[in-house]
Parts: sequence; C-alpha cells; structure tokens
Amino acid sequence: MNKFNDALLGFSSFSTNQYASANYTFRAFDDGANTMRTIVTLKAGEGVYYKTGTGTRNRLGDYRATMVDPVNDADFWTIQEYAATPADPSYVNNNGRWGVWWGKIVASTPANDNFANATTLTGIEGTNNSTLFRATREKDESNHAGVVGGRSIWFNWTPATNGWVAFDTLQSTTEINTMIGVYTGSGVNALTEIASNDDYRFRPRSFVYFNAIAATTYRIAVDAKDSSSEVADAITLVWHQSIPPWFVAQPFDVHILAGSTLVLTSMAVGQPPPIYQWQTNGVNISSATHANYTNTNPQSTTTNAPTTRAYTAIASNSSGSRTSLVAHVTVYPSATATLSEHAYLSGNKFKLTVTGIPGYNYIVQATTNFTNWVSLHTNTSSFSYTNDASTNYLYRFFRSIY
Ligand SMILES: [Ca+2]
Ligand SMILES: [Ca+2]
Repeated sequence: MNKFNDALLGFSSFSTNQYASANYTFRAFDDGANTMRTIVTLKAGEGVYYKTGTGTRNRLGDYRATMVDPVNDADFWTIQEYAATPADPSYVNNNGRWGVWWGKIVASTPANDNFANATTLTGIEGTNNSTLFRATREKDESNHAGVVGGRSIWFNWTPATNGWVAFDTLQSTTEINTMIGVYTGSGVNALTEIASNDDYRFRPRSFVYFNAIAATTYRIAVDAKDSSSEVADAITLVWHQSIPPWFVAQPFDVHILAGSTLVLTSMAVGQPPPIYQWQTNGVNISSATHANYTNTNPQSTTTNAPTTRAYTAIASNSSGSRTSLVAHVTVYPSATATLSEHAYLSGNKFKLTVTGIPGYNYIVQATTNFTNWVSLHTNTSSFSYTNDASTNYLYRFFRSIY
C-alpha cells in the first residue's frame, strides 16, 4: 500500500486456457469496499511449464515482489514470474523455462501537486478545472488560510498590468471545503502570503482578492480540508482581474460658434468597463457621464470675444481612474470674419486675408453696387485670397461671409 492507501497485489496465475502468467490487480483508496479492479496481465505465459527439479512438485513463483516506489510513496513496482518458451516444446520434465517481468503502476496524482510543478494561468480572467485527487502536502509546506489541509495543488499567475484580482473556488460543482492561499516567493518553504481565505460568507468554498502588481508571479495554492464528509476532488478555480482605465481615444481642441452643437469624444478601455465624468475647468459637468459629451448650446461669456474653456474626461473603474488629455473649446459669439492684409500685388492683383472661426468655411464675395454680390472663392478659415481680375472694374468691394 502507498501513502494514499491504494493497494497493489501482484501474482502469477494459470488456468486451463492460460499459461502461467504475470499479473496484478489494483485498488484505489476510494474504490468500493471489498473490491479490486480488473486483473491486468503484465506478461502472458508463453508455453508449458514443466520443471519439477529434484522432487515431484512443479514449482513456479519463487521470484516475485511488489513494492511502493520509495521516491514518491505513490507508484508501485511489481515483478512476477511467468512461463517462458520451453527449451524443448515437447512435454519433457525440466524443459520448462521461467522468466520474470516487471511493471510500474503509476498512481495518478495531480500534475500540479507540488509547488515546483505549478500550473501556469494566463490572462486577466479565466477558469481552471482541476482535481485534488491524491494531491499531497509537501515537506515544509505551511497551512493555507491557517487551516490544516493536506491536498494542495499549485498555480502560477503573472499579471501584465496592475489591478485588483479575485480568485475563487465558488463555482466548484462538488461539495468541497477549500482553502486558497496566495503568495509570492520562489520556494514552498520561502513564501510571503498576499491573501488567503478558508470560507467565504459562511460557505465552505473560498474567495480571495488582492491588488496585483504587473510582472509579479503569484503562487496560488488550493487546498481542501480532508475531513471524511468532504472528500470530493474536483475544483473550479476562477480568476478575474480589473484593469485601470486607459484612453484609446482622446478629445481634441474645438473652435465653435455659440449656439452650435458641441460634441467631444473619448473612449477608455478597462476591466470592468469604465464610467465617465466630464469636467470643464476642473468642475464636474452635470449629467456628462458618457464617453462622448454633447452641449447643444455652448456660449461665450462675452459678446465681443471668444471664450476658451478646458474640458477633460475622467474614466474610472474599481481599479483606478485616469484623466484624458485636455481639449480646449473656444466658443465664438459671432462667426463674423475679419479681413486684413489687403494689398495690391504686381500684375494688378488684389490680395486679402480672411480670418474667422478656425475650421469654418468662408466665402469671399465681391460687388460693385452693394446689391449684386458675386461669390469668388470658398475656403477654410483662415486663408488668403488673391483676385486676378481686379483691373476689370473701376472699383470693387469685397466681403467674406460664413
Ligand atoms: Ca501539494
Ligand atoms: Ca473552506
């Protein structure tokens, strides 16, 4: 028997349709009482065995052994005799031949039973289904959550970003009384506890959360109380990390005419998805709690000069908050353009510069009678315009309209 109380029985057997063979049968610790599993033939006998030696008895089976592997006290080795091919196929005494055949019977244990063989978890969230079946306590392993267990399995998780993360066994489908311990450190005997939990809200399963630091490897142990009423093995480990917001779209500067609809856009990603609060000059704007901010009637504070205000979006979630770049919004009380730098150029050309609301389109028009205006040119403020036909008229007046 091994440390789990599994049992292995090795033996030779023969019958009317079977030459003397090497066999074993196994019983797992949790198999039903008074049962052994189906007999396995390690090595089938090859022929008649007839070898009485000096007496009259036909002997077989002096050389056999079944042992637990001393390295892990879990696997079994068995060596058994079988009837090998006789030296002479005729039924002649002492022509029988025996051989021995060895086999290793592995007691399945969780691959991540030991700290050094921890299963690596990746990503900001996920689900891992594992078993504590035949999991063990290692030498120098401490209790997890201060509770005596003895069936621990191990996981490694290295976050890419800072942020709160939760690990739990709440979704385990079996009635299993778990503990979770989260640590940093390089060996099972050299760990610093970060978080641990036995029972979560009076339930036997466990829930921990901690503020994870990017690029730090966390060692997560899941263990179970080994009481007789809680011998289930399957556990479901779920983890979920929240990521602080990060702006992937920033608001930008806007020049706008008073009364026009102002739309500022932003987008932040995070986990959980962020909520937004827009501010102007550092003060929260009422009801401005979406990624985009809309004002259908922006105004200048004066009637004769534009007003510039600073807008920012603040994105927040449970892991932190972040402020967008500053967008300067300049509201113009009027779209009236200013004409400047008018001058005659060589070749009888007339040039002027139009300055209105930046980004708005303005039309340069001309007239000789102030009744009939002719549109000459359209461009985006501000711009310079040169009129090539100025000498065709005795006089001509120019204006620019929005
Ligand atoms: Ca273990
Ligand atoms: Ca528990």
